[in-house]
Amino acid sequence: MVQQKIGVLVMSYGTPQSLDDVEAYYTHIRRGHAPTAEQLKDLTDRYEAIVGGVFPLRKNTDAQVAGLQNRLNEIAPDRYVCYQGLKHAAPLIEDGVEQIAQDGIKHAIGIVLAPHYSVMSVGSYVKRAQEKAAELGIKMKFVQSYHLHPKLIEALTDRVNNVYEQLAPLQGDKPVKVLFSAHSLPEKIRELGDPYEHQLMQTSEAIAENTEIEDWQFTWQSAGRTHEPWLGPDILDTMEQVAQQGYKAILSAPIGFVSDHLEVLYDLDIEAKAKAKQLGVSFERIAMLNTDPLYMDTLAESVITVSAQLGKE
Ligand code: FEC
Repeated sequence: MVQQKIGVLVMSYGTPQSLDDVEAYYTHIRRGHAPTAEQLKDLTDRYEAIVGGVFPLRKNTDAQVAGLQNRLNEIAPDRYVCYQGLKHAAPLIEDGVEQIAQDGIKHAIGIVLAPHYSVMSVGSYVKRAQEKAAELGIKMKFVQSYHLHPKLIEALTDRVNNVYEQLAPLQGDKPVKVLFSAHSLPEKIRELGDPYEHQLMQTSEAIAENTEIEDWQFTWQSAGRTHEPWLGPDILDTMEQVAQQGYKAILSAPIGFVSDHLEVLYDLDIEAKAKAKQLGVSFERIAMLNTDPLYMDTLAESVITVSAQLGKE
């Protein structure tokens, strides 16, 4: 009997198509409320600082989806077909599910290109995909998180070790502080018993244990520009404290992200780096995962594990 194909909806944040598209993108993030002229200028300026014709997140998401498809083809030939679904840009999550239906596929797995679960991040991707799948009669299961997958931890451990080995000898007896970071969220997630913070701490602890680095701290970054309180401390404040404590070097490990994109290329490489210069400390960041084979394996194995549940109900 021919096995039925399984759709894999690979979901990611999405980025504008071009600088002209920034306003529409920002309006989507703000749930239909257009940004003020000042907010729009602020975001456009940040994109202009990192974009050399191509928006990096678009290129990286395309490459990650292709990389996952290749890995799945190697492990289970002709079984899985990957589709892209973005949160804030085309093709939207709903477009991806629609495409699965148009191709006559009845069963699908959803996975987000973000390892940690929050009801405000992965949870919101899953909700949208689930609603569309129900409407179109597709049976879908989801990978909720993969923040402790051994291959993800191995890839991040290697990256932290590589930068630490370059940085530490240059510092002599001056200490190096490792700062793990992730996108902040509104503080109200704490009232919801959200697992996001705990999962990020678990990833940080696993890497610290593997690298045997004791001098580390977790901190937040890229908080939204809204009036409600966001989880802190922010990395820029943490850097000030670290410098006051006499550290001469910071190793930045943004473990909540998997690609080169605005929150890394601007918030860390431009903004945090400028802060480090002002504070007189060196600042080096680990390379992002992008299409690291260990990350592609993490995604493929997580998809296959969840797809075993498809026939069970
Ligand atoms: O490179 C790019 O073009 C996109 C980079 C990008 C990534 C990303 C990931 C996450 N976000 C998360 C939460 C929020 C919440 C709000 C929010 C707002 C923005 C804005 C931009 C933006 N985010 Fe984002 N995020 C990226 C970019 N994000 C631009 C709007 C301007 C600004 O505040 O800077 C607030 C929304 C609201 O006002 O309601 C909340 C989380 C992640 C990591 C998980 C994931 O990838 O989904 C959580 C990449």
